[in-house]
Amino acid sequence: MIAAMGYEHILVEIEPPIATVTLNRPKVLNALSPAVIGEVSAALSELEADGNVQAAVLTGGPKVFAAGADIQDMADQGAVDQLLRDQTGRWAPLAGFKKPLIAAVNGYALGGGCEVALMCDLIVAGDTARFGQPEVNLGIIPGAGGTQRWPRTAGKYVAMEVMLTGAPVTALRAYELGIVNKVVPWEMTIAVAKRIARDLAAKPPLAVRLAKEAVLKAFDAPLSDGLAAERKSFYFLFATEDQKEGMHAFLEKRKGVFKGR
Ligand code: DAK
Repeated sequence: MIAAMGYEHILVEIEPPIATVTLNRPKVLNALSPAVIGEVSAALSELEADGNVQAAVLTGGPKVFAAGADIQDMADQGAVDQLLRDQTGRWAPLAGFKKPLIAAVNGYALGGGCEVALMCDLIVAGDTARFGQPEVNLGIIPGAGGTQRWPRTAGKYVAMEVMLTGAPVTALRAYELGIVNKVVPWEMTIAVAKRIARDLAAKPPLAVRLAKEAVLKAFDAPLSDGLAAERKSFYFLFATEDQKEGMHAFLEKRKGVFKGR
């Protein structure tokens, strides 16, 4: 069954056990206005709480992912306006989403659009995808994590090139740099991302959640703290019904049925 929640700038489809959130401002290449950010965050908060959804896809549709924050909206803003708006805080439901979140990227993923893709757990890119941080050309720098997530993933020199030149990289180069998981013909991007989401949704949800949490820990904790966190989650999973089911299903040569308990 497909259910849709009513939003103005995004579309939300729920096809249990997955959901798809589609940015939907085609006239301005899905520019991320505060209203769009608010709707994406609200939708993800709802999906986080929805027990019928175990994984989600975030996309901009067949042509463009997002050409960045809305320049029309920002052009005459002051520093205090930006500070009070707390745009970074408003992305928290996305960066902190506990279920797997897969970006399905066709066309431009620029500026804030690229940063949103980099906040996802996996990225499926269509062959038309272009990833970049052109903020420097507007007299600003990335403000939603670009300067930090690019070097942690693609290294210092690529990050410098992307930030300082503002020139985007192709889907293929992004794949070679390790910032996307798969490059597929653009017509297939969303379908492939959904297929991956369904695969992940069939796995033991608590193990998936704690695996995601442990990997993200590697981005901001020293190795010893990361290893300690991993160990705790590893032990904890032995208290779950899904661990018993997963291991016994393996021994009994059958497919496990997981409840997220
Ligand atoms: N904002 C507003 N409108 C945009 C837009 C954007 N980012 N990108 C495109 N549009 C609009 C265009 O103005 C045009 O509108 P009309 O003229 O038709 O009314 C329409 O979309 C189609 O665009 P083009 O005619 O330019 O289409 P092209 O195919 O020729 O070019 C393009 C596509 C993507 C190369 C080009 O549109 C472009 O360069 N767009 C701007 C890309 C960009 O500079 N992006 C970075 C924006 S700055 C923050 C955190 C993060 C951020 C800000 C704050 N805080 C935590 C506070 C993020 C900042 C950014 O992303």
